Amino acid sequence: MQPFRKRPEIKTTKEYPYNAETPPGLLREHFVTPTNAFYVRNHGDVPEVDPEQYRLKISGHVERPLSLSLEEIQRLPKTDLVSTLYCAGNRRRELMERTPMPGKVAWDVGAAGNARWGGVLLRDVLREAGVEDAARHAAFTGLDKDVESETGEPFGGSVPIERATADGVLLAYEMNGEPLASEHGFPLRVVVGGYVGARSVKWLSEITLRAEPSDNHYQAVEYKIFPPHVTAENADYSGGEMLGEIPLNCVTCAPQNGETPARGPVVVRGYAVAGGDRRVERVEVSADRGRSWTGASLSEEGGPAAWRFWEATLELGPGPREIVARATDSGGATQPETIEEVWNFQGYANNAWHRVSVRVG
Ligand SMILES: Nc1nc2c(c(=O)[nH]1)N[C@H]1C(S)=C(S)[C@@H](COP(=O)(O)O)O[C@H]1N2
Ligand SMILES: [Mo]
Repeated sequence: MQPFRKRPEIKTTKEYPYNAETPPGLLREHFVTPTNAFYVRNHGDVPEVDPEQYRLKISGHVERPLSLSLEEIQRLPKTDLVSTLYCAGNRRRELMERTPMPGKVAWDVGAAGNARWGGVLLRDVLREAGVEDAARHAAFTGLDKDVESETGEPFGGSVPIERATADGVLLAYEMNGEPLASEHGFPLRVVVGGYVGARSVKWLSEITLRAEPSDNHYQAVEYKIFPPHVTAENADYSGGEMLGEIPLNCVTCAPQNGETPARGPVVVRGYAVAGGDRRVERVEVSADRGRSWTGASLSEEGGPAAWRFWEATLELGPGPREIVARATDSGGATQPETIEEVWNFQGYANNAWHRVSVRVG
């Protein structure tokens, strides 16, 4: 039995707090991921929120602190936007196969999804409050109590004010045409396109405009990148780099590891995501470990912060074969080749070339 209204195929990656991911085949079936197939990343219990009692507080470096009811928020102009949520821990499993990471969720490639969000531009709400010059970061706080780190704090994080006031950053009350499901943040969440999922805070209770980034555990300690030589034992958590923009990434969803496609033309399919305001410009696949590459065809752009689906055909002879995929973004950046280059002890932002091993019959 799945908690919430998830399909039976959705894979539970952690029983408590409930976390689950979409299997690759199902993920690649729908450009807009159905809600009942969408991954869930929770750090605590899903709070039950009474929409009548609900208030969003806006404080810090604002001219007029606000406390808004759901109704007041829903009276503002509505925007609909297709945008991808991408967990910074997606593809951690490949890193864990190299070195175990006790206690970490072993995400395969399905901690990502693309939804149609309905809500108000964060910028419109911030304008009502009046953004002061001293405001450099917008910090978001949720209503859930974190159980993973044992700080007992609510989950939170921040983005720079430039991103908070950019196009396509929503306070969403709808997902795929329906009120947000409880596990996805009912009644209101942030959706920050182009940024790692952790900044899209669910069950949003407060926005604080600050001179500095949020000091929440999930901004100041977790969701930070350390260089490869740093370990859990010697880490100085005042260092490290806070995760922000999604790392450019490209994943093969079909065929999957261990499959046995017939020799001849093999159709390879997947998704690719880019960070910030950049777009996925190109996807290439290789069957000879990157000596030669075949260009993939890309889906239409579904929105400025939506993933792109891709498809390519490779001519494969019999025997064990490795399919490698990589993307290039509109800034001309591409992905690192090896796991070693991206290694970090907390297992974030793995965007090494994605590899799938098959045996061609
Ligand atoms: N309040 C709150 N917001 C949260 C989280 C959380 O645990 N609590 N998890 C974050 C992380 S790490 C991700 S990847 C996304 C996942 O969103 P989803 O569960 O709707 O797929 O929500 C983010 N927002
Ligand atoms: Mo995440």
